[in-house]
Amino acid sequence: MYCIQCEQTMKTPVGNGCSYSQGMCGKTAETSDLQDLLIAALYSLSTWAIKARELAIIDNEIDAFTAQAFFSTLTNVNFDSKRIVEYAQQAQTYRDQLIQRCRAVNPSTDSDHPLAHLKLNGSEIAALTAQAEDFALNKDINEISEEVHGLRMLCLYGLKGAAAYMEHAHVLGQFDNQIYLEFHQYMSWLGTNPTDIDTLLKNSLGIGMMNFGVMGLLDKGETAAFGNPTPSSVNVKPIAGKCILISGHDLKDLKALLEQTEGTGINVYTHGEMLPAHGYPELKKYSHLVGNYGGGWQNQQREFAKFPGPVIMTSNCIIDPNVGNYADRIYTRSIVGWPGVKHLDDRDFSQVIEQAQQMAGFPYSEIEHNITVGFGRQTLLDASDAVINLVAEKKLRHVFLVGGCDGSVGERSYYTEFARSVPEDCVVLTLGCGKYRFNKLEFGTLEGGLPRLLDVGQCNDAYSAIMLAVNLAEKLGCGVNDLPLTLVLSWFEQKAIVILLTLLALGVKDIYTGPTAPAFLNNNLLAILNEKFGLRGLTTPQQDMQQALAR
Ligand code: FS2
Ligand code: SF4
Repeated sequence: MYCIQCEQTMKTPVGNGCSYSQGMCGKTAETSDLQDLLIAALYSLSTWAIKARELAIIDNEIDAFTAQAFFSTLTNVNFDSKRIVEYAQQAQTYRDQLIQRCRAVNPSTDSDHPLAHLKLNGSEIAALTAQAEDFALNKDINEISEEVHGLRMLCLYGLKGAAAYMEHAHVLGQFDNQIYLEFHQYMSWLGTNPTDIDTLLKNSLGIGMMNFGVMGLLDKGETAAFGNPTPSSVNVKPIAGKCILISGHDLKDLKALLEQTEGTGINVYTHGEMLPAHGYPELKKYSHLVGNYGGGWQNQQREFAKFPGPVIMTSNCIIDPNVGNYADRIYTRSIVGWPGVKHLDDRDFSQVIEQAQQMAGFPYSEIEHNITVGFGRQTLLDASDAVINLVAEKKLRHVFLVGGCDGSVGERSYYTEFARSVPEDCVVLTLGCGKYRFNKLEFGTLEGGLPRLLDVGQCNDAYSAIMLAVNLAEKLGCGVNDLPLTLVLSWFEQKAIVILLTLLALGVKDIYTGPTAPAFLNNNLLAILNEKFGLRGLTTPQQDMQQALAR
């Protein structure tokens, strides 16, 4: 096993990366190795998806599958070896179909890509894990420089993040053939184990730029389906009654759950990245969407254990449900998987509803505590003139975007402290699950009534924040880097990696990232990123705040 894709990866004096029998997240060596094999099978599939396009064969079912299956390899998504094998087999089946369809048009069609004819070693897990050794991500680590290895990982993890957003967009009926082509090209290229540093750097930014398009598609899909988010108050305390908790990023699953629970007396609560749902008109119209429960994903074993109803995980981040003893009342959807946990193949939530009816629910209501969400793209753009006026009148000094992932390391208290120390005449934009570090604190309003904490949405809603920055820069006739704006990002998994690549590709400079640097980027690579983009690590909240305000 070798996996180095997330912030909690093992860091040892003899080499970084989870490489024993189990990763820090609980992923077994078997599942991890099978994921390496799945990735190789997807590289093979992408290679033929490109070939097929040369012959005018475009199959969007295969395109969507490639992104979806890739998503299953992200951190805290799928821990079920059997499901990973099924994805790999399906990849091979689709690949073989594409070969046949290409050869039906031109019998001599072939590819010299090293993985073009990868054949899975049967269907037994033992044989496949043995085969997976050939595709370990550190296979040639002693033959290449640390920089090449690090940049390969940067591209791989960026592509994974983009694939996850492609899948989220596809669920909402959004895709783009040009983006699919680019995605397959990056996949196929990465499958050749590239070694040229300039190309690796260039393509990592290319992946970031591609992802900007993907986030735009996702924004379009969400707003077309559920309307433009508007500022909305959300109770974060339980109320008496039977209940279901839904987590992850898939708003379409939530909509189906709300439809199916309407009139049943069951209250629905959002968890984690589902919180922004309360801002969407087509979701908040359901009165039994009563509130948000819990904090960041890393607290779920404690919080789900106490939740008196079933839980649905629609995407990342799931962790071992056996620890909190609730494996019999958690359900996975789509790409999510945990061995022994019930998986729902479609949006029929009847068994979840039945279980909620049988459970006690919350015995009494706690005193309400309301927070505000829903500062999505349109609301932000509508406020841009007001923001410009506030700056001109010296009532708004600086905007801080403090967002990204949450996680469990102690250093993450940095983000709480940073948000707390933002001066009274400054505003905090936030997004992603990292906001749980401070979103229940009281920030008040600026003179004129603009809230000082603006929750933009899920991690992918970084798109809305980017659009606001671009809009403000256009109106002020300056560049994004000239705005009184500082980005303080927190990363944990691969969606955050691709958002960072997107920001760098768009030319955003001087971003602060933490809590620690990715273990796959060595000091030389960090120095390159610092020199080219001003990318910097965290020091102390006070020092970074001072530096940001002095810009
Ligand atoms: Fe948080 Fe986990 Fe949004 Fe990440 S709930 S770290 O996957 O995607 O953010
Ligand atoms: Fe380790 Fe993170 Fe990979 Fe899990 S996802 S095995 S914690 S690097």
